Amino acid sequence: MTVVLKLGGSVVTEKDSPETVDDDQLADLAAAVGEANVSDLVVVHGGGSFGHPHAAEHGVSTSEGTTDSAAVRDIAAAMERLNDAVVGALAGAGVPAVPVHPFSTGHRTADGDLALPTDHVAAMLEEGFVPVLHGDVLTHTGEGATIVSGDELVTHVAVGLGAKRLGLCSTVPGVLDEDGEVVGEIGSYDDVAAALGGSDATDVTGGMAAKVRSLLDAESPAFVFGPADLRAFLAGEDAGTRIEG
Ligand code: IP8
Repeated sequence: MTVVLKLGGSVVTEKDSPETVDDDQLADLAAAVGEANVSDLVVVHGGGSFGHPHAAEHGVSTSEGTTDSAAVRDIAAAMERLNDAVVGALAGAGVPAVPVHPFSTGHRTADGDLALPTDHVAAMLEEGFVPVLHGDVLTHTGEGATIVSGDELVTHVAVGLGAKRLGLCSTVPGVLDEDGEVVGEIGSYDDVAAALGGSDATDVTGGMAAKVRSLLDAESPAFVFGPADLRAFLAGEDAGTRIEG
């Protein structure tokens, strides 16, 4: 059974210190992955204090592109450094992790769609590897290069591989309602629109609204949970908020 797991950037890095890995937390999460019994696992991680500051410095976002090759190198190199750390921690926990850098693997079309093949990821799984992708800078037809978030990659890879479960390990224990309580289950955006913002407010409500929208597009159940629930998720249990469109 293929499972796609995202480790949030703010979970694996110290968000307020430039290019700083949260070594203890990363080691704990890697240990949980190492102890789990998942036959086909794909890991994706976010940018945290590596990708985001460089992207902001160069004025690059998911919609604002750059044609400055130095900016592209800068963002891509920062994400490779974080990917090295994540792959290294997983390897240290006995996980057969291998790096996959989206910038070198695909691009975004003029329509905004991801043209990022997943057959090589499937081949890696066949050979017993655990591919580790990450949010990245990506060539974008007509725009130079823009950012692809790890969340978008999770859904894209999960759909491409026909994954059975998706998990987003985040700093919060799930999607929170207006009272700060974890929402048990989300079947449509309307279920949480009041807490996360209306349909026109994606940009101002921060990351969770975009995550929920993206996960509702996945073709299999997805879970948003905190680090304490990673073991439960990997054991096949429900964890945090269950999202299924
Ligand atoms: O943290 C962003 O990935 P995210 C990646 O999953 C970069 O949104 C390069 C900022």
